[in-house]
Amino acid sequence: MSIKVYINGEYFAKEDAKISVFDHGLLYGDGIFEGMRAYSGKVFRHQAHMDRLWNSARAIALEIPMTKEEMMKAVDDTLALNGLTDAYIRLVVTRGAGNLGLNPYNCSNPQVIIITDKITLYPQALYDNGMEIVTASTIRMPAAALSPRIKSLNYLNNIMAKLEAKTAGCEEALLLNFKGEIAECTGDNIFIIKDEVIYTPPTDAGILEGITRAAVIDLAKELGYEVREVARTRHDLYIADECFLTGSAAELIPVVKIDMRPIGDGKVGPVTKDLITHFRDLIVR
Ligand code: PXG
Repeated sequence: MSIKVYINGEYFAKEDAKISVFDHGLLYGDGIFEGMRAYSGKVFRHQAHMDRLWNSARAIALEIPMTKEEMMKAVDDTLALNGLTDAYIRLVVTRGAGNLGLNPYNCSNPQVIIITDKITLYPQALYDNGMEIVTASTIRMPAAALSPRIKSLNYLNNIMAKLEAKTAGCEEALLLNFKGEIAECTGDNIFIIKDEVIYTPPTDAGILEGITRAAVIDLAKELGYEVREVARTRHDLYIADECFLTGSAAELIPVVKIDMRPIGDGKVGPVTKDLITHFRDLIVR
């Protein structure tokens, strides 16, 4: 049976789930999205994703034509209709169809799209042995140009870096901000461990405020680790003991090499292992 996709309160078979070519989501990347996960039938940090989506909408002056509660119910209904309990969920809200000009005020009817599907994680070997990343020459979009806090349909900045990752034979690339500080990866936040202290770039380094990042910060603090949200540079990464990435899709994944250099001893470290174990308890599959 084909997956059913929600568009504005109606369900369409995957093949028939379509929106207008005049939608400014397509013409200008004018829209926002969320990537969420469901575990055992429950959406992980559902409310936090709604809050971030609504903040993204507010930031681009887009009115989502429903309440957060209605959206959460629509997500739950779409999962149920597709018989999915462990799933990946993509929420998209576009500006809607307009004419061939930038003016968002000429657009009507924002499209609310909910796509649910089975999850495809990175290969298990990367979780067991860690992944290798490279620093991209593409810098993270400065907040004064377009805030990375907005999860917008404009992902070309990230895609330019992803191209660099793939060209280098890696799955992820690290983006620095215009000050040369570590920002984040193309679809994941980054954590660095040195002398048992856990570091992660602060919001004002120009990052998406990841929901997994927030969950891992809370978890690490509960476990008694010291967590510092402070600016880091590549120097800190080169001399780090451990490194890992967080994201809704990747969950928590170790990084053992950056720019062809081993991080610490080049193996998945004890703090990362500890956090991965406890993160599993948190999500309860
Ligand atoms: N930084 C960026 C730039 C992201 O896009 C994260 C960090 C991690 O945030 P969360 O809230 O997921 O912990 C993201 C998340 C996809 C996809 O299919 C992308 C993300 C998440 C899930 C799926 O491209 N990006």
